[in-house]
Amino acid sequence: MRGRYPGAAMSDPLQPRPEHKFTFGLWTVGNRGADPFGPPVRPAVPPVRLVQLLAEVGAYGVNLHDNDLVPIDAGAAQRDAIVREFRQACADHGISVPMATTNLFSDPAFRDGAFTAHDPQVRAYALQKTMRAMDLGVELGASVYVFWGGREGCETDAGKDPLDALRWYRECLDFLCGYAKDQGYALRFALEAKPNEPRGDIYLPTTGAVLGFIATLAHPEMVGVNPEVAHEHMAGLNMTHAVAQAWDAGKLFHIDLNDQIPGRYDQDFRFGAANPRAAFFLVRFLEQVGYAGSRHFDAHAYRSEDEAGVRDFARGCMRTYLALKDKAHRFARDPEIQGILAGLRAGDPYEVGSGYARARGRALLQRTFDRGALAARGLGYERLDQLTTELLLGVR
Ligand code: GCO
Ligand code: MN
Ligand code: MN
Repeated sequence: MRGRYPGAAMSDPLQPRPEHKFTFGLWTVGNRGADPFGPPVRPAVPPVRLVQLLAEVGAYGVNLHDNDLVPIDAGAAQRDAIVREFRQACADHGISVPMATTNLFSDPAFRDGAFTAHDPQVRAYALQKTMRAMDLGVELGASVYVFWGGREGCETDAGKDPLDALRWYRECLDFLCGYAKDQGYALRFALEAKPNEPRGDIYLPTTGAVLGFIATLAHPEMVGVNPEVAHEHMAGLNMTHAVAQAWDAGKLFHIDLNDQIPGRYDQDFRFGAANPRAAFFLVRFLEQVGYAGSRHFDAHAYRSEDEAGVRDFARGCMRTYLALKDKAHRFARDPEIQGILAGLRAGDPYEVGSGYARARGRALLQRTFDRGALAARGLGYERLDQLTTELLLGVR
């Protein structure tokens, strides 16, 4: 292991601790660097060694797809042996498994989707695979179950009616909520939106779309969202706004942190690598509202990296989060910044938020507004934004 970060001792304020709830997927630190243009560049690392690696870099937990751990064609005895060994490794290294999910995208059987495949047998197989993967997740201690519909989409709308797709998706999720309840599993489902890749268009492309869909399910109280920075940025959207809407709805069950330049391929960069300002506003939001779930890094090291680079990548994700959290505290304590913010709210204390009452409505209709004065007021956002930039650049 290279000691690249001087002072990475207990006194280091950027040293991750369990209470930070930093998690990585087996598929993230285990990513071998394959892309559509070239094969893997890093050797396959067994899951138990990845658990050890995560413990060494200071992560709290590891998340997994069923087939990150158990091969798709494993028999019962092989499955049990693998799970036993993995559980032991997690216990030995103090690593928890807070989230689990199903691989419903790699196997060619899912070429037309899983829950939205035309073939009802594929949909039934996807359900069976997910039930077994839920059993696995619960056995490992997971309390959040993620659904990322990677193949739930299309290249052409000539092939599938999107209303059918949504109905089939709903039927499957309702079925699986029923299974979780019947088994007495205390699982919460977190649906993860993505606009495209691997499909030309993926159904439920944004967190907002997912939130609307959840309200149509049989057990909406069990189901929330897992927004991902890269996915919102791919759609050209503001991740913090998506997360705020999810939080406002009581649906922020999980979060995937990484980074992405809009308009590019699915990059899965280290958290904060592309747009540290956006990452700052996101961290500030999560810390301000007291989000208590996992901070899951769904990203991977550049293809240029070896195993030491993978550790640098993992440490980098956590260090950037903690650095931005510190900046968020500074932002909250900065008198000039807070003065500008306080000034924005000053003025006539007329309370729109007190709601409608006939008398209040009448009084408002009578009221005279000085439109010119309202329009003349500068907001000071330039100064505020520059102060934020200087804070982030470390010159403030
Ligand atoms: C992606 C997704 C996945 C999911 C993962 C867990 O773009 O490939 O982000 O990494 O998050 O399958 O559900
Ligand atoms: Mn992604
Ligand atoms: Mn993800």
